[in-house]
Amino acid sequence: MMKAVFGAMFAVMLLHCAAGQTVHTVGDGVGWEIPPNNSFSYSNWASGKTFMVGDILVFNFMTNQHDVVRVPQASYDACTQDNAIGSVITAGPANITLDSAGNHYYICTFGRHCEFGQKLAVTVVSSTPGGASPPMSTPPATPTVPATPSP
Ligand SMILES: *[C@@H]1O[C@H](CO)[C@@H](O)[C@H](O)[C@H]1NC(C)=O
Ligand SMILES: *[C@@H]1O[C@H](CO)[C@@H](O)[C@H](O)[C@H]1NC(C)=O
Ligand SMILES: [Cu+2]
Repeated sequence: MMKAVFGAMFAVMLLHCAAGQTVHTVGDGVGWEIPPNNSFSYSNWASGKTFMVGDILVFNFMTNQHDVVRVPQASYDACTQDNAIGSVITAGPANITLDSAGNHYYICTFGRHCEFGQKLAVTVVSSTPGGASPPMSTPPATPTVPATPSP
């Protein structure tokens, strides 16, 4: 019985690893907006979840009502887009791939949305916890040669 359970769990873990990435819908059903009440917060949403390098954050919002930009911690704390990391994504829904380990901070730049709680902090862990994780290497750029069979 236990053996079967562990076998199943192992299979699921293998599948999970093979799939490589988890899609996290930010705020779940609420999406990416000003928190509707005091019981909801993006820190609550993020707590207990594991974010790994390669996972995807889906920010569900209507274009022209919200946007999303990654910022450093100081800007997250102050709700400014100073020193933004990358450009503001104005079109929703937006998918952001977590490309590095560490703390990632996102805010909405509309009005006072961030001050009202539309801000997200996630801690991203390397996909090989514990082990010495080499930075994800990109394969060397190979010239695109048409695949013609050699004579
Ligand atoms: C707060 O908003 C969330 C998301 O819309 C909802 O699920 C929850 O029931 C609300 N809680 C209260 C106390 O209104
Ligand atoms: C964003 O991710 C979701 C979930 O994987 C997918 O359904 C959707 O097509 C993606 N959108 C874009 C623009 O890549
Ligand atoms: Cu907003």
